[in-house]
Amino acid sequence: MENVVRIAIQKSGRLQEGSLQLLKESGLSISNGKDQLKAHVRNFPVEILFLRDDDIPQYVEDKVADVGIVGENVFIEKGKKNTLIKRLDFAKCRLCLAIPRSEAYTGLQWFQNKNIATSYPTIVSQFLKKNNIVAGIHEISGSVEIAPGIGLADGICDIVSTGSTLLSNGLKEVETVLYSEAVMIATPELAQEKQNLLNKLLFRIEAVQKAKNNKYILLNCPNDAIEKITTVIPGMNSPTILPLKKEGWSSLHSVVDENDFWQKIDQLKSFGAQGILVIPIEKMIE
Ligand code: PRT
Ligand code: ZN
Repeated sequence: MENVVRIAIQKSGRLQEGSLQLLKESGLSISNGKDQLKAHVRNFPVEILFLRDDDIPQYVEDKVADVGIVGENVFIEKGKKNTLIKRLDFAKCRLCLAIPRSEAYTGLQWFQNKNIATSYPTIVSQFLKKNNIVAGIHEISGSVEIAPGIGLADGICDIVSTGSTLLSNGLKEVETVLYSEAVMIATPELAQEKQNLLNKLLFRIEAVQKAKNNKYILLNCPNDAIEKITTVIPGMNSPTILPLKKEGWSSLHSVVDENDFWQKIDQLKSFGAQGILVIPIEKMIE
């Protein structure tokens, strides 16, 4: 087989934009072709296949595609012989059990001998079994949230993101069955040459992910604050210090984690930092 990695992504839907964006940020120049089944990449030996998300695990297992990007919920539900090789940090959601708002929820026992509508019968039955609950599972492929209202089921198990779909259908979330995000999956045995190409791509994806979680920070500070400031923002190795024209002052450059950013800014200010600039990073390689 020729030396190209075939990546299956969703043809249209909630995963498509994030998947394409990730590949583009990793430097792949993707010829348009959203409407086609395949897109070519000019500057990397990769071919992109556009498929329905539900079909991707099967195509990957059958080696029609080498890797795929799907929701973790679909990866687990389909139970194919694929491996999860990378969490991708987008399309975050949770698979939840929900019941009519008017019901008093008494804990998982509530579901004993009830009927649950869901598009995820495998995950739900495993969850119920683990918790010693016996319930009927009614598989439906869409609009699961209307099932209790039309008398098709007592409760549902569906993907929740903001919760507004549940709310507008008179339901309340009572249990989280699974947290999910977009993941990259692969066939377990890739030919060595393909694996090498995939490793190069994964390296790029990691650089993009790290960059997203970090910011470049520049500030001015009195020289006697440099030590204290360095303990707060040590950077990738050690900060860069450049003398300012103003006697006794320096410009300090470093990186800061997006998550504890605001807390650190307060500390830096209290140490005498001024003129703080925070700039996005495009790629980050340690
Ligand atoms: O056509 P195709 O089969 O490819 O797409 P699809 O319709 O099966 O999937 P799609 O595009 O809806 O979702 C793809 C993946 O996105 C899912 O498998 C999840 O991993 C992830 N994801 C993230 C979501 C949501 N957020 C989400 N909110 N998938 C579905 N929803 C739906 C949910 O089913 C419910 O109807 O949105 C509604 C709930 O949203 P809130 O914000 O009202 O809570
Ligand atoms: Zn689908």
